[in-house]
Amino acid sequence: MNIKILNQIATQMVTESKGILAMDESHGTCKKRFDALNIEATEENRRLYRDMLVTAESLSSYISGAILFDETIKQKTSQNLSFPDYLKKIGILPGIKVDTGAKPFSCHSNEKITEGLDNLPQRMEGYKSLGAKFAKWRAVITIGDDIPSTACMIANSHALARYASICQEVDIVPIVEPEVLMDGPHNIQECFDVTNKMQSILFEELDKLDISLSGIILKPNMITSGSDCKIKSSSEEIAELTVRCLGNNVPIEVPGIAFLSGGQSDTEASINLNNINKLNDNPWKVTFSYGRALQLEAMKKWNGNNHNNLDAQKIISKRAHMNSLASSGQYNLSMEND
Ligand code: 5MM
Repeated sequence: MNIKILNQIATQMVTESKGILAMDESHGTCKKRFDALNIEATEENRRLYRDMLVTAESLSSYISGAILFDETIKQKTSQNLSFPDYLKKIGILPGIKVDTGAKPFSCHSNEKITEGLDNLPQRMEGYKSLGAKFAKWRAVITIGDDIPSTACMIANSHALARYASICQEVDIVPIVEPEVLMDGPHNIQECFDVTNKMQSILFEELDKLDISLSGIILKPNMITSGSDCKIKSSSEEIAELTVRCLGNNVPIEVPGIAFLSGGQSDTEASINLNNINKLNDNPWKVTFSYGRALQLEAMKKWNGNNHNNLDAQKIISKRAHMNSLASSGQYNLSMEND
């Protein structure tokens, strides 16, 4: 493990107001998104769609890294370069999702544990030889009747720490993603309480396994009310509680925090990130690692037809630009009309 290399990569992932493009949908998630638009979920369509994303004009002005799926890291772009080689050529760091998904958690109804530790050291070496500079592992925490259990939070945090250790051993920066889902009728205070506890347990587990905090990126949810909650929180309240939660838990050694969007609309995700950055006076950089909030409108425009590439690319470039502005507190809604 080389702490200097890890810190250099992690710092590069969050500097210059750039963020991370999460394009690591598993086959199931990608099929769900394609099905909604009547796009056939074939290997070639997934390649064409992701090729359209990464070849969007000016992407590297706003995006520092792209998280790939196992299939994509082995595919070639339209320029006949592998996805990692193409990304490297345009100045974007290639990353890889290495978890194998959230599965039912034994003896705990309605809760999940993320799997993928089996053979991970060997898989990680393979991804490294394909060009990966960082990795991602997502834990899923659900708020509901009597859940999440402390056991679920401990088990997922321990798995995140084991994954982070395996990454750091070979100088791959782990993105550590403890996602408290937005699904459900819970209010913003419940989201705060659960996220605060999860982040607290997570940093305890990372510490127990001697993870070098200067060589990780945290990918958390923002503190919001649940998607079925009747009381909708203001962006200012979301920002205030999110910064408070991070301030309670994230050590100053962590170079950066890159949020997931979690089901927020594209503009909500930009406004909230902007307000968080206006409030944040902690040393870590605060940016985005969005999937849906960067991609969904571009996917709709693409619609499975490469004749739509340029129009779809304008949308992904614009979202990347807007979120880059938000990651330095310079965004406002009126820019959407420019
Ligand atoms: C892009 O979606 C990622 C992969 O999800 P699955 O393993 O379920 O297919 C997902 O982990 C994503 O990186 C994060 O949830 C952030 O995406 P959103 O859409 O929440 O910004």
